[in-house]
Amino acid sequence: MKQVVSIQYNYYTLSWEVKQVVNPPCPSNSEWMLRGDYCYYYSAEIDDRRGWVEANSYCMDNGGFLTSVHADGENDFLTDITIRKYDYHSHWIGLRTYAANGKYSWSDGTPLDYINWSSGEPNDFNGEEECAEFYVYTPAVPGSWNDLNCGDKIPFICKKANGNIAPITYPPTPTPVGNCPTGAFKFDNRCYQFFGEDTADRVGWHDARTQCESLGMQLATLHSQQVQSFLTTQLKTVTYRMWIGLSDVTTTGQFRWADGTAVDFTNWNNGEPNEAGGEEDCVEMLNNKDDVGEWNDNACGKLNGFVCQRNPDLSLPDPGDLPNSCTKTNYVQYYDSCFRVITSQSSGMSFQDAQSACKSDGTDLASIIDSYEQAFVETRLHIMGDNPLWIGLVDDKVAGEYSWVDGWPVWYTNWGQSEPSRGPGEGCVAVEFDGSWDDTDCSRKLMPLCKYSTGK
Ligand SMILES: [Ca+2]
Ligand SMILES: [Ca+2]
Ligand SMILES: [Ca+2]
Ligand SMILES: [Ca+2]
Repeated sequence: MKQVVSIQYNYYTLSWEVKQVVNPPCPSNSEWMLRGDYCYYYSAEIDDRRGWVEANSYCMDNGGFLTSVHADGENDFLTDITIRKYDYHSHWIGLRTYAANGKYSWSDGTPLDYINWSSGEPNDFNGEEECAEFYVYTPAVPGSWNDLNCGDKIPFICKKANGNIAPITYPPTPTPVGNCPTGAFKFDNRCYQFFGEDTADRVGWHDARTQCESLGMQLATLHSQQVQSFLTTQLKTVTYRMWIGLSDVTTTGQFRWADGTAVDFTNWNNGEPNEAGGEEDCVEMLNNKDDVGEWNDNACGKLNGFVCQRNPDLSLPDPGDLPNSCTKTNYVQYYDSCFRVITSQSSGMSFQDAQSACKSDGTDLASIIDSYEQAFVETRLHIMGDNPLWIGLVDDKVAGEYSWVDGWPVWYTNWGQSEPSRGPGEGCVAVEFDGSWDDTDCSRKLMPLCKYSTGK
């Protein structure tokens, strides 16, 4: 029989002891500690560090929330555990504010009837701190609280009513519906808008953030390759660099999103971030031919364009269909090119059949002529469920030399790592799920990506 061991706290002698407990008082998990009517849980100090939102979700999955604190006794209890058991003295608690409005509330909905901020806190440092941590650093008073960027991954403390096992769930948040303001682009139900067309409108990073906020927006946060690809396609409309909402102003080398979301995706240019000159704390998207959309840390005072984001708004007018000068049915336009993924055979088709399918549209398997078009192909790939697609690159004419079936010169490539691998039968090229190119067996069954040019 499995031995149940739990750690019990003795409130009167302030001592720890490990006991064998037949019926642990916090029955869903022996790692929960009982005090009064509540059970408390500390995440693994090294192995389970999360952002505030993810930490609170973990607590909810286990029947509670990040801990609220309502009296000195409860705060002392947590302080004592933290000091005795943890080298890393920083843990999320359930207190946070939203959109820096300064109004703090507990995630478990209990009243804010007790606070224990550290001296000088909450200071909303660099305008990016909205979540509270339990803090046992010197010279701060042990057990005092500090506001911190919600995206920081640190250990955390959960609290739940004793005996509560059932996960706590909220109804799913509805997908925001509505439209984007004039001048903004919509992607995955978010609006993105570029600023800085006029050189006079280009500003430093902090001013860019303020300007986004004054328009009810935020500096953009990029959390997926899909959003990155989309913004990269739009960079073709401009010639300048764009500030995004990432900086390491607060701690050198630790990049954080200004809105406190987790840093779960990055797109650094080669060798970046490099803190050139020891003073590069703000992140821009580059916009040169070979590094479109890639990120660089630069001096925050540099004058750049910037990209803001917001949720769509129902009250905004429907922009109608995007302009599309592709005359062939089902083709979508990107500048001088029209693209279509043929989905008639869901299991896909061989390279030869794919090219024939495009031909029957009067088109060819797609060429990809620059990194903007590559980014556009990645957005189509995403819409198609990230399934690999045939493009029109083959080495069937001169062995070892690739050519586009539509006759474009091959002046841009996006091979995946160790590609082209030139294995047996690998004479045809697919765009894989992540957008990288792979020479692969021509008999493989994929959907065709067709293209024709309207430009000439
Ligand atoms: Ca702070
Ligand atoms: Ca830096
Ligand atoms: Ca740099
Ligand atoms: Ca290959």
